[in-house]
Amino acid sequence: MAIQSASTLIMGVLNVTPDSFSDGGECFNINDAIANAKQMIAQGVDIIDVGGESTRPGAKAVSEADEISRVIPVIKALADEVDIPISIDTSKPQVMKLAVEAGASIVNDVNALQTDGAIEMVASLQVDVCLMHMQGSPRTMQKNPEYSNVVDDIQQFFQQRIDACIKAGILRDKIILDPGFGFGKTLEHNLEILRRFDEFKYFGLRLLAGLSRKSMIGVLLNDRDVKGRVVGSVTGAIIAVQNGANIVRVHDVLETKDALSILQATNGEEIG
Ligand code: 9MG
Repeated sequence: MAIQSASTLIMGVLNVTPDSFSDGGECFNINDAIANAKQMIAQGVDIIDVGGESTRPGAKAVSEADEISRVIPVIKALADEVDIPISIDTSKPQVMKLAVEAGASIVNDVNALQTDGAIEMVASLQVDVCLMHMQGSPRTMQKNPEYSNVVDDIQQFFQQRIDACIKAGILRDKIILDPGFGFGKTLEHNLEILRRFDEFKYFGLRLLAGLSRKSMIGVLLNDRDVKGRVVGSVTGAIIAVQNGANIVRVHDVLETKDALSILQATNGEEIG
């Protein structure tokens, strides 16, 4: 099912990993994952993002076979039971293929289709794709991130990846861009990206922002633990929306939806 909306969309995080940074273990059981997804739907989520490999800083890589065994049964069950778009959070071409066959209609790739075979795979699947910027890899990315100008450098990266996608046969309007908060960025980089988020509108493509429960929120709140980052995360999402984000990737759907409703009413928009 394709994404259909002019208003801001909420993408809810459904991690099926034993070690995800903010909900580790809670959703590893398939029944729990489905129940969690249904709860998000009741709270107003627009897209469910299913991931089987943690991308938190320092996370270990997961084999293709393990990732497939985690996410595919969940996507199949979800596609049978729910009526909203499902996105697959992966960088592996074979996982993308099986996930789309199982019912996913969006690929969310933190590696922006740079894995061998990924760009050709998405071109053949003809689904929406989120290209996220990351400096380094999840294992090393927070060691010493450096940019000459963080927003300009990410813009250049987006231009290169958009060109590569179009050359491979991916339609321009299938592409979603995401500057990748926390992926190889210091707190100052993250804040500059948030402040200047509207500059990514230059490409005329949909923009996604994911700040939910990330360490930048914890640091700004005097090293608050993950469970105490809800208000900070919602505030970050709202600032991103005000600065041009079309999709926000969140853990706390109800709270984000409430805040968005107030923002939309204030702006005279129809509440989504
Ligand atoms: C998988 N994942 C974790 N954080 C993310 C973010 O900020 N954006 C996107 N697109 N995916 C993310």
